[in-house]
Amino acid sequence: MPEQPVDVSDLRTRIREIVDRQPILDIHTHLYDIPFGELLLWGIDELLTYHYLVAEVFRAQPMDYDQFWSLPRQAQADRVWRVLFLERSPVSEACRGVLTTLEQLGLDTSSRDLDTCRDFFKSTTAQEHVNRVFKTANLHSVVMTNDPFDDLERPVWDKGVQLDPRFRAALRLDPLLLAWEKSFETLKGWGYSAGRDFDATSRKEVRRFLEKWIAAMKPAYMAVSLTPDFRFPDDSITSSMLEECIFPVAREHRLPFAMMIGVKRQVNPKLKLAGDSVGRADVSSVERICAGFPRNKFLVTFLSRENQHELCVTARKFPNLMVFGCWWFMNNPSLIEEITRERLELLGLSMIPQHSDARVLDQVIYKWRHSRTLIADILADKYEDLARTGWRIDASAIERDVRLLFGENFEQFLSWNP
Ligand code: RAT
Ligand code: ZN
Repeated sequence: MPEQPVDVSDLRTRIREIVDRQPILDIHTHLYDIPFGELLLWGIDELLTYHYLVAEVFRAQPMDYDQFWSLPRQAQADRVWRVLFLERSPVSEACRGVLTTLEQLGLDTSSRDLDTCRDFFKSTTAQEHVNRVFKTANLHSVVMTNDPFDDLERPVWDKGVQLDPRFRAALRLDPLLLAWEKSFETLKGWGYSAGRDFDATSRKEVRRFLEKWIAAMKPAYMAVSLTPDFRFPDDSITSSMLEECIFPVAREHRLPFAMMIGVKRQVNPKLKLAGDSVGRADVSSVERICAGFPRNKFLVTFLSRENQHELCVTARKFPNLMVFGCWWFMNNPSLIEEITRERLELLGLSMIPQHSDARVLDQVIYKWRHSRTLIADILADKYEDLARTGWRIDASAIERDVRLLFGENFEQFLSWNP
């Protein structure tokens, strides 16, 4: 019997159900598997001291930066709660996110009582909580951000950690690519023959370093974040390292290279992690990279709203370019709405609409709750437009499309051999 098309009056509800039922593969987070110990952040005090909220608390009620940082974590969280949740309404996306998370975890937000929340988190183990959060957010798996230059993280890899299959690695290369003047010394300390001038020996050694970490981490992809003034090609070490080390090794292993472009690091260092900003970047550099390295695969996201349209058009020209996520300052309902529509209209389903960038485990709950709702409603508009032409919309077709957006596009891109 042929499948009955979904009734148009029922379409929106059905799409919401299908989107909610789909387990998600979250392609960029800052979460860690349990063996990484204290690197895995979770719980109410971590939620409240997320750097997105730290920036907001200093605006709402300025105080001496050093004084804030010298407070114990719980006192910082108390201040954020008082200033941003009790003394004004928590309408920002980052504030609302805390409340969505608590509500989805079954806590009563109307009591406004932090201590009850703290008791809830104290009464559970990290492992129980990982399971609970994956279930509540309906997550299939998350990709971590793994930096071999991180002194807390490296020893865990060196011991030969066995990962929970729900946590996958991504080899993050910011220190290597962006601060060679420091990182060559570190490489030397680890037994590599690296020199400041990045000569042929250094290039060979960087390739050897990459091979070592690909073998150790088995990453889904390699990645870097780049400033608005990133240009390719130019006469920088970054440019030659990309061309002579990263791209050849990535091609050899069929690994995508992720470029997250447009972050201005530390415009206000006193805010620490919250002190980074945004700038409009150069999409034509991505165009030259995709054209110049057609056998490489690139996952790309931009931080500035102004770059989003050009990125979509560039992706239309290059199948080796996969657009992903609404990154950081883009991850707000009004912008997700705009960018997701733009992408669907220009690229159809051949993109990855979202990632969470969660730094605290619990955040995947709100980031995906908010994004699922927005994406489902945008899809409903698109299917309604199709239905108006007489096109039949089957539930199985919607399910297939949603699977592409929330995981299969990524998996297929990983296994593709251009
Ligand atoms: O979104 C964030 O939390 C930022 O601080 C960064 O981590 C950014 O996403 C990055 O990966 O560099
Ligand atoms: Zn990130």
